[in-house]
Amino acid sequence: MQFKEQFLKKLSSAKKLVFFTGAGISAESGIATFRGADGIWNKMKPEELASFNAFMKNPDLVWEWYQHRREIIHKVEPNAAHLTIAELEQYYEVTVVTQNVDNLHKRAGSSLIYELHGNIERNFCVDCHTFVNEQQFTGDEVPKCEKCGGLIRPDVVWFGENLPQDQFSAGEIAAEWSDICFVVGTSAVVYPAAYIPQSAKRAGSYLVEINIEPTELGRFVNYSIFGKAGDVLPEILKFVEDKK
Ligand code: BJW
Ligand code: ZN
Repeated sequence: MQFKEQFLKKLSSAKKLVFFTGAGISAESGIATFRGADGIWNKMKPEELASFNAFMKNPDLVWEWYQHRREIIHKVEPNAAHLTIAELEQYYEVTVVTQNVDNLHKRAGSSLIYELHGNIERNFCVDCHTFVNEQQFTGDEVPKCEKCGGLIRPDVVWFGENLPQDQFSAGEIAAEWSDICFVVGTSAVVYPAAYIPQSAKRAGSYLVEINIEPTELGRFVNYSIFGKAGDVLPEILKFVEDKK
């Protein structure tokens, strides 16, 4: 794989890397993306599954959908892209800022991860906000809180809900202070998450996109690399290993 000379120079002098990731980075592990040809939102309407109103209207359906996704996530493994990002910690200060809820960056060994849209492994009560362990659930029916009888929901961010402020702020600051901000496997259409790479660029970071197709962010980045994250990132690591 041939990379642009300007990018390789940046990579040689960089100290801080940020990886802003989306569903596409987990596609090669076997987890469906949201948009695009095989995307989840082609088959199901986001407003019927990924909003608090949808959950309150039909909690069992939404719960079942999350249980189904958890089963898939538990069966799959982090792929070469997740593993490469973890490996790059040997050479750089690496921060992962992810929109994914699948925990695969953590399982791959990354140490500093900000989760903008929550984590599917966690659940809490909609009434008393007590966190509940996933292991306690069986069946597809939505569980009830042992303390107050409230409905248990996954700790993910649905449309119309605020992002966890601490994760967003820390992720944005890391991106702004990075030397290179990689935007990997995201359509970059969901806000406010999509502001983060824009803030990074404005603050002077070198913005590199890795995606299999052009995105909204394409005209804004310093360098677009077209290819699968699991192919491109190991090639970047190879260059770094040879150099250092
Ligand atoms: C590969 C690959 C391979 C494939 N290698 N690449 C400003 C402007 C417009 C709208 C808004 C705005 N501000 C807020 C909004 C509204 C809304 C929004 O953004 N809507 C737009 C979609 C129109 N945002 C919100 O509601 C957010 N909250 C908010 O703003 O709060 C303030 C508020 C409060 C009260 C009232 C109103 C506002 C919350 C957004 C929450 C998003 N939640 C989801 C679900 C999470 C839980 C779950 O998983 O079930 O998050 S939606 C879904 O989209 C998920 C993702 O994290 C997110 C982003 O998707 P992502 O990761 O980019 O995936 P895809 O599928 O879109 O793209 C995959 C990419 O990978 C593609 O480009 C492929 O080509 C590529 N790819 N294989 C490399 N192998
Ligand atoms: Zn409760």
